[in-house]
Amino acid sequence: MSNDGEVNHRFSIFSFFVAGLCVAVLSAVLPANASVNVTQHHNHDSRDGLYIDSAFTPTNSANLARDTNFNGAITGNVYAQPLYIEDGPAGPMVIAVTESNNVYALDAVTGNIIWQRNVGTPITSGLPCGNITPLGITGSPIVDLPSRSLFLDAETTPTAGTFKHMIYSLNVDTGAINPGWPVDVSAAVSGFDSSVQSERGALGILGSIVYVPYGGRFGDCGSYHGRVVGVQMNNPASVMNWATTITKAGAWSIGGVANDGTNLFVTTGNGSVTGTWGGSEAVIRLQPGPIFSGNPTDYWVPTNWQSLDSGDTDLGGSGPVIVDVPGATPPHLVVALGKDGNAYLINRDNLGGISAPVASLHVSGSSIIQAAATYRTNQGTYVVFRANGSTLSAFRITATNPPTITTAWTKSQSGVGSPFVTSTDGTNNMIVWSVGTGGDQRLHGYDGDTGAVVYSGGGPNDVIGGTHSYSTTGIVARGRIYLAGDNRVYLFRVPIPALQLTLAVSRKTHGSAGTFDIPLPLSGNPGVECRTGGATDDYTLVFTFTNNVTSGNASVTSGIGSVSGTPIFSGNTMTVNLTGVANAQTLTVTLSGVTDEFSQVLPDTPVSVNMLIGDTSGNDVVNATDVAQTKAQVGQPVTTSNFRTDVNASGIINATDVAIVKAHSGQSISAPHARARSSVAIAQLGTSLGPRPELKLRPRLCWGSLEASNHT
Ligand SMILES: [Ca+2]
Ligand SMILES: [Ca+2]
Repeated sequence: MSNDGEVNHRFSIFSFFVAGLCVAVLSAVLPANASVNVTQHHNHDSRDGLYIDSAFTPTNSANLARDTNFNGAITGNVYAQPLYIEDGPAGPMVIAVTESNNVYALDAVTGNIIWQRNVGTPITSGLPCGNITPLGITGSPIVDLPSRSLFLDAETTPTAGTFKHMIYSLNVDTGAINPGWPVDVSAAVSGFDSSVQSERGALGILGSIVYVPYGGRFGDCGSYHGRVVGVQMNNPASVMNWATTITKAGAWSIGGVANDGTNLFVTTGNGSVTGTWGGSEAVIRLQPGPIFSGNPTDYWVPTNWQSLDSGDTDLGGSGPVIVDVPGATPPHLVVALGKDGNAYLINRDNLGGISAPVASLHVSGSSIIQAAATYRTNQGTYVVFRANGSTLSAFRITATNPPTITTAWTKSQSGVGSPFVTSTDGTNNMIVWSVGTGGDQRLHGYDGDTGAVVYSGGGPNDVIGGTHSYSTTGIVARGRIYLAGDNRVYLFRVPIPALQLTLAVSRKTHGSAGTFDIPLPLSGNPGVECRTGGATDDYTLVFTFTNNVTSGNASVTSGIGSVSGTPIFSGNTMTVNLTGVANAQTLTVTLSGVTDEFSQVLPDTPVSVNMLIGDTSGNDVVNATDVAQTKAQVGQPVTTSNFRTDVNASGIINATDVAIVKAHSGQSISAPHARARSSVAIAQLGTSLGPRPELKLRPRLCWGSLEASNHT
């Protein structure tokens, strides 16, 4: 376990059925209003690296561009994957950590710093070996959303020559250190030597415990072990440790600790060579704790493990990837990728001990070190991996008995980071992304089935700085890709339509006749709501936008009435319920902070409605014409062309409606609330019963076909 330079790699498991979390993620498209969060490395416990985002169509993806307005400036070199947390106190946040031991929450839209915290002096000298300087936070952190906690491991040097691994829990919303933290690992774990243990792999969470994987440093110095340390998230004094029985055999892959919802999985690298297997070159399954049973069902080791050990040919340069392949026997797999260039399929229901794998194939002429990704299309189940610094490669796992590995596509690229994948729905428009780390420093996108180029790196503004070979990988949220390089977080966006309000209506259900909407023009004279509001004068306004909307507020800013309850968001609509709405007035409701699925915010937008019960013609006056219109529809079915005459929204047009109109006859919209009206017209409003020629020029949106022939 050791090489940091370029020879290790990791395997991913994709779980559809065994792991409940994965089932949910892969089988359903997220509702538009669901929160999007990237809480951990490669997005899921399975480490699949899959992001479902409807904005990433092939056309949109081809037009990806860096958002140069995004600030993103941070201090320190970055090896860890950023995270994305949506419901922060100031909106969506990107979390980034650096080797300078700086932790940041950035505004996900502007890239400005929301909070930052330094968690100790990074190490710059004195270690027996290693290749990262300064050395601080390397492994990808993880967020526990229920407790709003961010967990990370920081290497610190409180005094010269003293080295520590400190596991922190921070309030993800504020950056405050949670009570009882950090955990000083060398104090909590017997035999743990912080000078020779590295923490390069991503943290994991299963149940109530956060898990931190450890290996050695570049150069394999000292008596480190492959370890997983588990800390109770709500009781940091409770620490458990699993370690390989032999020294070395580090758990160092950047994907770190995967889980299938029940158990943890890690891979290990080369151990100190002995005649008895002691944890090296293995896929290890751990029970929560972590606890290792020692049973062959809970580990898999290639039969040539001693040769791999002596050659520093780690199995564990790539972490385990949890993959389920429906129709295959066995269907529940762990995929491992070795520095020997082999891909291995392991039966997750019985790992098998030191034995032949379910299947294997030599898939790279180079040492594989990275974090793979996995996805399923209508063409099959894929694993895509960084084969080396200039090759991205994908293979398929066949749905057969037993499953086999077949090569799918291979692309040459100038620099290759660990891949990640987008899909518009979990199955279609699968696009594999990889950064040209150490090469062209550009983001590249490929068709998941064919490898055809979807995005070839963009223009002059689209270069990424400070990448780190296999460590650099991106995340996806809300039509955006975030990448973290040294001293900067980068944002790329697909073309996103601006958030605009396109339609406002006043909606009522007319008994069994159905729901009918009165349009409320967004400019010019307000639409007229002519229907009654029931015992408490209730109305409902529905607003439609260009994009799906997720949050926002509404309030009455003019007129008498109030918003009841909180707005309801569904797809691209926002529904606002009103109560206590007075008649014969202009009511203005102002929308504020309405936010779409891409985190775009609508400027404050007022929408007005003229409330005038009985004004079936919609000309701001109730008079004989309205009475006549209503009488003419008595007994007729309620339709889109006459629903205004069902003024009590009963679903029936009858004498009751006529009586209501008559009772309101003579009322009009009063002057102070009427908009865009001449003084002459205002003077006429209170008493006008006859034709008002100047009003004929105004568009009448409510009455439909009757309007033209029966205008007041
Ligand atoms: Ca009228
Ligand atoms: Ca009626």
